[in-house]
Amino acid sequence: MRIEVVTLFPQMIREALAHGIVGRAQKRGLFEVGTEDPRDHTNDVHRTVDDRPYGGGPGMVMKPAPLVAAIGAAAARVAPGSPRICLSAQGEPFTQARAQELSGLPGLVLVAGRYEGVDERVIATSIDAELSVGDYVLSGGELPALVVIDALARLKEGALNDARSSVEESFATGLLDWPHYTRPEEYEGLKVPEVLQGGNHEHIRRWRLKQALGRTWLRRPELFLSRQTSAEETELLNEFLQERQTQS
Ligand code: 9D3
Repeated sequence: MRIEVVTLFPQMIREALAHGIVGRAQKRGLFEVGTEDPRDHTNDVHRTVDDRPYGGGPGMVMKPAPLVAAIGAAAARVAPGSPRICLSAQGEPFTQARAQELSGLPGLVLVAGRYEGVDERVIATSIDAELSVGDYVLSGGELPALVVIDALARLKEGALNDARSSVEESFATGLLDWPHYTRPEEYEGLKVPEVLQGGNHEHIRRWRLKQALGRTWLRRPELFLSRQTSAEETELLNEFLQERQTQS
């Protein structure tokens, strides 16, 4: 897979991708990331990429011509027909399901905006979809682009890496993680739960599932709307909530 990022801050993208899972996936040739700077598609001495908004108001808007030219140059380096996606606070939510879809493509162009936004005619002529990474205000699309790339890269790594992942992925999917512990057995007066120290794998499996269900119910109850709950899960969640009642 080849991803091209259109950005006024190409270094921000390249430097962040040198580390961790994404850096390794690139070294392994699982995917390549390139950048295209709209400033390299200007003709004036000041290399102007922004201008004042029609209708007035604060802030600046990204001019259409340099941005469209940069998107064209980036698109020419990926497979024909690859989607051109703009990172935008007005976009559809980026989800794990969206990450799965996109990770199967041979190419992708990500457009990161700066200033108050991009001229709407760029969206009309040169963008296939808009994605947001959450309901908070950031100062540009670069960090969201990195979020998308990270999510796709780890799916690629996982696909080749470990055979366990497919089995483990069907366990507690759509739920928050259960609590994790490592040595020492007691830390600051807090002990590792007994069940994790015994070797009963069925008891451990049920305890983890119960914790995942309970945390999800308390912290992110809306996640239960987009997921089927089995009879075992209902029983474990009821146990979790009952045990919590008798504790406090
Ligand atoms: C008039 C209000 N504007 C700023 C307070 C709107 C605004 C302009 C530009 C809000 C954010 C941005 C820059 N953000 C992004 O480019 C962005 C983003 C985000 O801010 N939150 C979540 N996902 C994304 S994806 C791109």
